[in-house]
Amino acid sequence: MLDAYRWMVVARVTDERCLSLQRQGRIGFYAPLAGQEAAQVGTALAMHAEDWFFPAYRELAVALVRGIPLRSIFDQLVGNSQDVSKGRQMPNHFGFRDKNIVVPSSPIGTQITQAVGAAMAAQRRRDPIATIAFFGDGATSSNDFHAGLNFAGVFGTPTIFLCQNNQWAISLPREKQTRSATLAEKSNAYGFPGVVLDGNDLNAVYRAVGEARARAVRGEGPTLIEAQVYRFGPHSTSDDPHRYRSDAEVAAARERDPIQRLARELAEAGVLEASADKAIWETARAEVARAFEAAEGTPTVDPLSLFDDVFETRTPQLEAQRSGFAAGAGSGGGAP
Ligand SMILES: Cc1ncc(C[n+]2csc(CCOP(=O)(O)OP(=O)(O)O)c2C)c(N)n1
Ligand SMILES: [Mg+2]
Repeated sequence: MLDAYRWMVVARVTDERCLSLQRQGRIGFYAPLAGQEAAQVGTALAMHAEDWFFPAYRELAVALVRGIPLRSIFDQLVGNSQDVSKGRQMPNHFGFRDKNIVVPSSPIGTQITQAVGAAMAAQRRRDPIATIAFFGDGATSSNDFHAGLNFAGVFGTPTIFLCQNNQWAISLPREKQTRSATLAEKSNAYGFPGVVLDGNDLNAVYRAVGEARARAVRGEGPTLIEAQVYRFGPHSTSDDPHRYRSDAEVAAARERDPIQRLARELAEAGVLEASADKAIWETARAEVARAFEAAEGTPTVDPLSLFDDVFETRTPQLEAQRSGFAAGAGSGGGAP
């Protein structure tokens, strides 16, 4: 639980830093996860290394727990020459092949059908693994949610559908998203279990995901889990939440902060002294600062690399575009 707490703190510190870096123009875009740390860390800890992850675009803490160094996250946010996606993917849309983390697809819900397809492949290969799709309350209204859950139910795929219901889909509140009483109950229509839980409760998340994973690997099929949380920050750095929700609502949700809750539980259990807690936050701030500094100090991607990786041998048209681009970029103009 102390390890989980440390991850949650690192995620929170990274989140706060990224929001301010974007405002300073040092990164282009960021989607914060503050308020969703217990749901993400509890889930990631309950999964196994060989499982496949299909995130949305807010799963920073999941990536950290899977072993992605902070440095790699920042390399992607900056889009430098160390970025595994070579600066070609939207910031914050990171994927890591060696950790079975698939690159997010921005169209809402599309990762859900991908996770089901990968689970069907695992079934046929008799791989004893599970796949997990992360998505929000808004994504439960997408086509892919229904297609994905139906396939999963029919074929009994080893898939976990982890819905982080953070109460908002940008400016659309949960009450206007669906007439269903809960999002989890939508699994009834597809013939498999749905679970609603308090996503601020690390242990509840860890247990539910662990059980869902065990069921999946035993061949008992999928589970839909609705982790009820709250998005403390803006939807993304492009959003102004003051236009659609009150400060009082946010303040009330912050009373249930998952990090404060776990800190209290650990203190009551006698395993987190105030001084140790302070050290955890300070260490996290230092690690985050160091990692970002290293990423920012790394040379940018060579713009000409844009023309690589599509054809083994560049077509004459592509070659001409590349030369034109190189000439334009050299004279300081003409870049698209
Ligand atoms: C198909 C599609 N429609 C609309 C959008 C624009 N969009 C981006 S995020 C988002 C809200 C998603 O809300 P939710 O599923 O609750 O996830 P959250 O952002 O709250 O984590 C929308 C509508 C999109 N990316 N794709
Ligand atoms: Mg949402």
